[in-house]
Amino acid sequence: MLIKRKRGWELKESAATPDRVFHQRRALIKAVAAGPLVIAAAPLLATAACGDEDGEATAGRDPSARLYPAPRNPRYRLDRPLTDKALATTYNNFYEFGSHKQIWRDAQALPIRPWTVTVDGMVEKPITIAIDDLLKRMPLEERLYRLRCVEAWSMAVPWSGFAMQAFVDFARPLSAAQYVRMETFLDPDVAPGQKAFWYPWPYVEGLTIAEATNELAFLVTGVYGQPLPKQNGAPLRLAVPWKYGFKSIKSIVRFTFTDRRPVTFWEEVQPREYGFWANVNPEVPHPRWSQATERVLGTDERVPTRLYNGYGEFVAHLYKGVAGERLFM
Ligand SMILES: Nc1nc2c(c(=O)[nH]1)N[C@H]1C(S)=C(S)[C@@H](COP(=O)(O)O)O[C@H]1N2
Ligand SMILES: [Mo]
Repeated sequence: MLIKRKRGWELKESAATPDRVFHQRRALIKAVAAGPLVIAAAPLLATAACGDEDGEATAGRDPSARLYPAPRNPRYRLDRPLTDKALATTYNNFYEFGSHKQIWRDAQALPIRPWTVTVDGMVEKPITIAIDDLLKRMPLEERLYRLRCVEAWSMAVPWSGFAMQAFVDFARPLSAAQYVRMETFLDPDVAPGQKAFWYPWPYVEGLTIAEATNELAFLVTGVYGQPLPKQNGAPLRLAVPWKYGFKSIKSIVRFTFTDRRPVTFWEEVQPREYGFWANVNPEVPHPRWSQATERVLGTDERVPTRLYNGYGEFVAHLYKGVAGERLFM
């Protein structure tokens, strides 16, 4: 077919309803100072305002709050309106806090400061860095992405964060590294779901280096122009919108570069149902859910699901060499 078609995420630009408040606040921040000064000053100001002995961020006192809203990157567009913030922050999968969707209150028990991120394995120099120090080094931006859960519901979310490519540059993996393995915190005292012994805690996910450095791979630290709520995976989670939602690991504490393909949490639980690649494909049903259509949260609509969740032009080339593998589960 020779007709030039618009790519899915370019359709109906106006369908994505940016919150006018974002723009006003962003304009204000720009007026006060161009980026770096604000960013450099933020941790100091936040420390002064935060009286917690243990430095734990509580609602409204997140030390990174002044970094948001981040400027929106207009390259990533939606074909549908954004999901309501109230819905996206109260309908969650986070098995550490329970195997149902209403975990948002229980997730408030997770301490997100201090929080460190460890980079190890096949890297030039292993490092452990505090999340706020990492935030100072990374170029924050906002991106509108769709999220497609393997349970066949979907959302459209304004994430803030940084390209995973920037993080990989920071981590300096050895050229022999082929994968990055990511791990969620482990603390059954704050996350009662981790007392369920039949799950292989901590939650683990993985990407190839080519996937992790694809422009779409995004490390998320905020949403709706604010720091990320705990239930959505604060202070650091992944967004890989061409893959099923379970790849988007939450509350990450460790990135290990390796030449061995990581066995992921859900693959370990049930390899017949979940694999490493988990690319969205409407024609490959999950044993329990057809993937042909999806329920758009906050609407009565079911819409057709698209190959690679509509992001094929960014990522399809990644899978040319591995066509024999189970790429879609
Ligand atoms: N650590 C961890 N990360 C996780 C999960 C989880 O249970 N634990 N659930 C995954 C699944 S199945 C989905 S659909 C998304 C949901 O993200 P959201 O709650 O922000 O919409 O998180 C993913 N990341
Ligand atoms: Mo999911």
